[in-house]
Amino acid sequence: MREARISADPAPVVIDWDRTAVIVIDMQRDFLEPGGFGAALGNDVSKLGRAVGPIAALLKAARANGVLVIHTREGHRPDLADAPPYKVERGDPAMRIGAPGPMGRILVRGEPGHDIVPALVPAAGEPVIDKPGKGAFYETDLELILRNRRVETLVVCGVTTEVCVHTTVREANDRGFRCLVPGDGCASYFDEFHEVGLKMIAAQGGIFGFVTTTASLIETLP
Ligand code: C5J
Repeated sequence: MREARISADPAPVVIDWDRTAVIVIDMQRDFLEPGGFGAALGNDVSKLGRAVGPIAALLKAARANGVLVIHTREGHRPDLADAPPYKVERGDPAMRIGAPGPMGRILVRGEPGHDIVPALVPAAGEPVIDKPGKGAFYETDLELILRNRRVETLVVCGVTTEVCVHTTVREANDRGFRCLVPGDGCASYFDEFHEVGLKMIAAQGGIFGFVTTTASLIETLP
């Protein structure tokens, strides 16, 4: 038992680091680098880079303290059998999921764009969850892994704040996990969505969880 009191909005929260996992959502080249899925949708991908440094610092502290770290990647099978047609059919056909791009086929598993960015590559033994949807629990074995490790608290960071981070936090909250979201460890292509996304988590007494900072988490990890 390694209890820590974390400063957070709407209230400080006491967690047990031995029952906590850090989940890094979709820090993939496809979302953060030019030529990937995010760029294909017309986004300014440079906005997501701001989360890399804070996440790297959090992972360093978590790994040094033996805290479970889990990574997720959004993407599809090469035959796109797991990609809903309505998801694939969105946008310019030349830049859709499965189309060839400078980092390989867009949002397809095994392609360079599907990889996690070099600064945040998973360490040996850290689970990597490949997910077909926005939420990390949907059609994955994430919940099984967490229950087997008796995890009760999730620190959820990554991209994008209002899409895959939010969806995962909502899924986790409904499954009974306490969620902490370090705002500086998340990023969005839209500044206002990032801000409002964090507010939505902490509103109404913490309806989905607690919003904190990577520094507030790290200071409790020796
Ligand atoms: C999106 C994600 N935005 N990882 N995916 O499509 O947030």
